[in-house]
Amino acid sequence: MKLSARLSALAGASALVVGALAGAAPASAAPTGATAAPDIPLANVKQHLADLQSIATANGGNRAHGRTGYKASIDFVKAKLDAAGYTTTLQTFTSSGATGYNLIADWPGGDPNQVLMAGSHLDSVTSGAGINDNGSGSAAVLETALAVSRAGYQPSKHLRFAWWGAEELGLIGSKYYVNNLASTERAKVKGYLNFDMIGSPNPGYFVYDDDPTIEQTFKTYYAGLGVPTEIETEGDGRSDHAPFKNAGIPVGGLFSGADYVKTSAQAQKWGGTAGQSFDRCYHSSCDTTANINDTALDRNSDAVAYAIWALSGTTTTPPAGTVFENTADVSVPDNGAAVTSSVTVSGVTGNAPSNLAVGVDIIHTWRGDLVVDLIAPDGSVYNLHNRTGSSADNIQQTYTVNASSEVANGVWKLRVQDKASGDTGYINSFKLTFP
Ligand code: DPN
Ligand code: ZN
Ligand code: CA
Repeated sequence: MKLSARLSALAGASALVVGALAGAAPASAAPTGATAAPDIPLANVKQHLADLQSIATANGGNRAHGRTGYKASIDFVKAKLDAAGYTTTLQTFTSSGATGYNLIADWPGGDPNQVLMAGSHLDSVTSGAGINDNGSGSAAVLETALAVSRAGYQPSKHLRFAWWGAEELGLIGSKYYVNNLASTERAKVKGYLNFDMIGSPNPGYFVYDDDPTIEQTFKTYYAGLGVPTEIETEGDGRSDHAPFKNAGIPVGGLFSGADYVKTSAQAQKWGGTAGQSFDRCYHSSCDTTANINDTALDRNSDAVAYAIWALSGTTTTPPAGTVFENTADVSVPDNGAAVTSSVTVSGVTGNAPSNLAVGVDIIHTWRGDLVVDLIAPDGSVYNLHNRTGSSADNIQQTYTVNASSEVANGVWKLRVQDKASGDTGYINSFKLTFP
């Protein structure tokens, strides 16, 4: 969600804030609960590249489709993801008479109907190890996936990472994946981010101009670094985002340049060498670990994580102390049916807090008659009071409820039932306070 959309969602919430804190306008404050994306350690990304280089070296110098170096690359990435808690799937296909593999890794959790994907092709051409093309994207996506695991990140959206086979033969693996996704599954994919060549030795900083929200997310990241970007024009549709785009899925991505030549204007703003290709080793045997610009790889790896975090709907809590309250009296029938008082929570992305304060004010002449429950928007029941303290009247108390497994937005109810005859009363007020 864009920041402006989040703020307007919070502005919507303010209309529902009544009672004690009415007028303490949440709309004036920025969202406070968004989890910041981690810095992706360059050393870790470079270690993945060194490992991919070793795999190529041990397998005839490449990691190409149909060659042993490709399957070894897949096994290498898969083992790291399995150890980090991912659910991995190896998808096989046939191309040019050889078996190809896509590796799909799902991070457990998030909304299964809102999937954010990031991917990169893992295959090289036969002429070399393919460290910039595309060890770089593969390693950055891998390290971002591992960072998700390290952070115990629980975004609103479901995260899915992919490493594609046989890209160099014409986007074979990614086309196969998209073509074999049931249309219901396709509809759940709300975005696909592609990273193909992001550590070019004479780098440019190119952003795909496809989905505007994704494009803006990357531009915002680079604006924060003070690094200018350009729109990617070297090869629209020349990588694995194309099948997703053709299926109507919003796409975006980053690129540091292949065999186009850096202009002097580009060298002025980005440094490097004018009149030389962004990657002089593109598709050749010198695409080794020496063919990487560390600064570009570092920035782009951080940008991968930034976008994943920004686009996956990090929990946004309202300003501390935001109250959602209902002060309308609801009479509780003597020894009768349960009654409820409701409040609507809105403008909060993600789940409710683990320390939700539930303010209960029930005027009653015998609290021992009463069963009081908090009901979450999905119907989950949290018992607050069950006919204890019979000799006292009234329940005027704040209960702390661990509501972290509940989606925050929606209608929350206080349910009160009087289970014995003689004494009566009413719900005076019910309020939820976000910490
Ligand atoms: N798809 C590329 C390759 O693997 O050769 C390179 C590329 C990516 C070229 C994006 C243009 C744009
Ligand atoms: Zn390539
Ligand atoms: Ca009673």
